[in-house]
Amino acid sequence: MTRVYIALGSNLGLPEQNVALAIEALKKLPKSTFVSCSSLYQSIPMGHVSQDDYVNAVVAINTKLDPLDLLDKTQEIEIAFGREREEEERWGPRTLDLDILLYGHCNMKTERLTLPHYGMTSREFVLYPLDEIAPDLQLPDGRTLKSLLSTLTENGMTVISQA
Ligand code: A4P
Ligand code: MG
Repeated sequence: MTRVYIALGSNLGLPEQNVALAIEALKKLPKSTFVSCSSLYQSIPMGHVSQDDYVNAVVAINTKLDPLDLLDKTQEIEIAFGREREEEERWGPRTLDLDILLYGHCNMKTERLTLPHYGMTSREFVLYPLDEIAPDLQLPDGRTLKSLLSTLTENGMTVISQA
């Protein structure tokens, strides 16, 4: 089994419900066991697109799925929540975004999948939920979660429901 961290984000439809139901879907991933889940947070949108606040969370699972099979499964869940990539703009609103943050200590860069996720090191809506469930986390390159948190620019996040 490999430890994986997945970030969830939503700001369309009913974001809190989307994230809560997506967590339930992640609990049912094949060849996987659920480990833990952060609280749900409300966060200010990143990027210059004018849009509603996001609901964000991070979950930890252990899995025997290989990275691309896991991506297939997380993208199936995104689609089941009505995500339509063709109509989206970069950093624009979405019903559900599932980013695979870390897959063990795997480093990979292919057309479909980059690990660790390229944005995780600078996003408070990823790092704070991660700190809740994996405070001693280290990236494959040796950087610690605590060191990333110490350089963070804060925009504002509030906990909307406890794990
Ligand atoms: N892909 C490559 N690596 C990965 C990975 N590690 N995990 C590929 C998941 N997917 C990965 O995905 C585009 C393609 O990236 C996928 O088809 C997959 O093959 P995407 O979700 O459209 O975009 P992204 O690459 O994850 O980019 P990014 O920077 O996350 O931008 P988004 O998704 O456009 O940003 N503000 C707040 N406060 N909270 C948010 O959650 N989210 C966005 C959406 C903007 N602002 C936000 C938030
Ligand atoms: Mg994404």
